[in-house]
Amino acid sequence: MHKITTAFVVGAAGLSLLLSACGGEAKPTAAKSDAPAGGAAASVTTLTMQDIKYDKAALTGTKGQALTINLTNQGALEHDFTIDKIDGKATVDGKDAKSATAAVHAAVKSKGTAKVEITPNAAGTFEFYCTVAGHKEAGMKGTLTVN
Ligand SMILES: [Cu+2]
Repeated sequence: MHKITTAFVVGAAGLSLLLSACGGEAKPTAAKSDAPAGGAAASVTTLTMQDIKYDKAALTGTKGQALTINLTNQGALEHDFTIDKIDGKATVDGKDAKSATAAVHAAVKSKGTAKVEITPNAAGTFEFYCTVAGHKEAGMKGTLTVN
């Protein structure tokens, strides 16, 4: 009799722990770099596109090092990742990333993905944004900082 009561209490405590763990994960996370601490190798990060924003406002790269940005579009609309001017090598899914007006342009359909790789030649800050009408104005933009 006593043993059954104890098992019930432990079970209830375990359940509440599970619930609080889920609640914690649902909280929005602050924008931060995914770059490994002290890592000298090429860095890889993710950027998620939503209607109508990116999940991060800041990305960080290093001069002369390849930065891979794995884009995922979770939105219902098409979005893109565009940098007007950046000196260096850039590809989207392995192809030249240049468009007629931008140094880097990666359009991603709803529920699609794209892999952007940028190797900047110089340090600086570069704005990235979505060129779809109204999206940048709505806040779909951020800053790539190259150190
Ligand atoms: Cu957009």
